[in-house]
Amino acid sequence: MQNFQLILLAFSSVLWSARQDGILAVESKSFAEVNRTVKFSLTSRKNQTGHSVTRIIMDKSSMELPDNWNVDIENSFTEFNGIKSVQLLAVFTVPPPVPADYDLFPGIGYYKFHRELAPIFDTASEICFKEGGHLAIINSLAESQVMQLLWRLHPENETYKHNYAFIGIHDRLKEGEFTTIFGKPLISTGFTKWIPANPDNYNNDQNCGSVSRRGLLNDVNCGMAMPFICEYDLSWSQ
Ligand SMILES: [Ca+2]
Ligand SMILES: [Ca+2]
Repeated sequence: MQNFQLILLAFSSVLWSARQDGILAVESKSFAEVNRTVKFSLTSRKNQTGHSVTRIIMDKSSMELPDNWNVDIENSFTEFNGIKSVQLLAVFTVPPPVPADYDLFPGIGYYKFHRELAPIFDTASEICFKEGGHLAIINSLAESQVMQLLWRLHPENETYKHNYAFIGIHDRLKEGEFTTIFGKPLISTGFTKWIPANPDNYNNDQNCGSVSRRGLLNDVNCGMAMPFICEYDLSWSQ
């Protein structure tokens, strides 16, 4: 979900540089997006074997982050006019909180069935992102069964467009090659069961994915108003 994190999750980067002989400068763009700040102290010295050792202390208490935050730090060294510098780039990734109105299916995920029709696929996708989730992606038979269960809770509509709900797959980049909204091939999801004779690209104009009442995939027109199902990844809450 790497690409996805950049789009969906709150993230920020802190960039600072220091000369090897001590703290020189801290340049930070810290959590501007979520209006938080984080404190760092940084010291650098040479050890007995001549290695440069940089010690970074982050004051996490000032961040009020959940336990599932993640930080990746990359470092590089440069030397210019005899002055050695170390550059550190820290990227914090913090999942959005679980949306309050998503239902938990233990071991599978959190979901919300939007019974109101999204006018187009992109609107459905945007609504899920705004909620902190994404259009559902089916990764197993068990998850397909969750889709069926969600449908059973909404039995009142039986017209064609009420028998399919947008989910997060499409073949808009190359006809017939379905990928998830995060750019991964459909095959990598682990679930590729379509309704009979599909995907059929009906009318040469079906490039978005949906799930049927029976939990199977169907390609549908991206511009058709349909219900949709959002998901919040279980892994984000762990
Ligand atoms: Ca198609
Ligand atoms: Ca179809």
